[in-house]
Amino acid sequence: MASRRTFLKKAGVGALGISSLSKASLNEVNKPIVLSTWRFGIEANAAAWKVLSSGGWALDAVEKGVRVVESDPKERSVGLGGRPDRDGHVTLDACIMDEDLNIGSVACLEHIENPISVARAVMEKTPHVMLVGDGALQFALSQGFKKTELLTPASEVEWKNWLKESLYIPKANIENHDTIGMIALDSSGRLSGACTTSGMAYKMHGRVGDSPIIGAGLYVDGEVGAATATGHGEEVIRIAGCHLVVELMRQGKSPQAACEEAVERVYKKQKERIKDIQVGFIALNKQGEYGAFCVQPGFNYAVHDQSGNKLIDSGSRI
Ligand code: SD4
Repeated sequence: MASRRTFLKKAGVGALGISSLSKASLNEVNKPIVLSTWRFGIEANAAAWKVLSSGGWALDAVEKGVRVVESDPKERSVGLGGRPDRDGHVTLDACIMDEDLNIGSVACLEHIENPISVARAVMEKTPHVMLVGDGALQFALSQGFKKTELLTPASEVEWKNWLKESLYIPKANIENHDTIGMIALDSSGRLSGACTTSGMAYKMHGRVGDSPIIGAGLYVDGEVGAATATGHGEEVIRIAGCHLVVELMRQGKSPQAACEEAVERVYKKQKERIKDIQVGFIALNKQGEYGAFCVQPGFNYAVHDQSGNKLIDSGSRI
């Protein structure tokens, strides 16, 4: 049996003090629990919770959870209704990962409402981990996914307006929501994560962000914890953000401290233009402790555990 000292070290208590713990008590793992980015995480968590609260697998929970947001045409940064690239194509990025380093990912996928489920099919039904563009679409169709028009009238009007000036100026916290990243710990102690997005609005055709890149937009290590990211993908990829957060937790940092250190790396490298950059991380460890941090105010995340489903404002660097 682990000694108290070993347990405290694992839980990150040694480094940061008991007050930094979020929910878990010292004796009990806080599970099941699910976290997701932005305010639409509340609905997504509710769907994931149905799986988690009935003893289901975290992998099923995160897939079901993020599908809710992908399928909602009102959400303009994920799945159906997502903002197009500058040529008017809605191109989607998504990835999924379980507790055992199984991974699946799709990038620049068009015409499919639920890219997360295609990513899961890549993981479970191919010898590969990532499919992109036409190849990803061809695979999705072969698996019975239906071709769908993802550009909704509302997104088309906005895009045509944008074309008048055609200036690519990514904004932080667009409409206060963005990519959905979800990480969960199930009642058997298994971790999983999912991340899905239509990416930066009016990006170049073919641009891929952090969200489908395992280690950047998402990372899960079943022995340690999980992390997912939102915001300007180029900045997250540059620091291999979510892998960094998980490795920091492995070294004993709490989820909160790990997110803060990853944000600090972004901040230090991009001081000159930091006002134009948003990056946010959420993280969860094996004990069910969680944390989040972002570059600038405005990022929030949803947490559902036994005590309910709530939206929390993340702390920020500036
Ligand atoms: C991307 N991280 O494509 C994603 C989308 C996002 O603010 O979160 N945009 O870079």
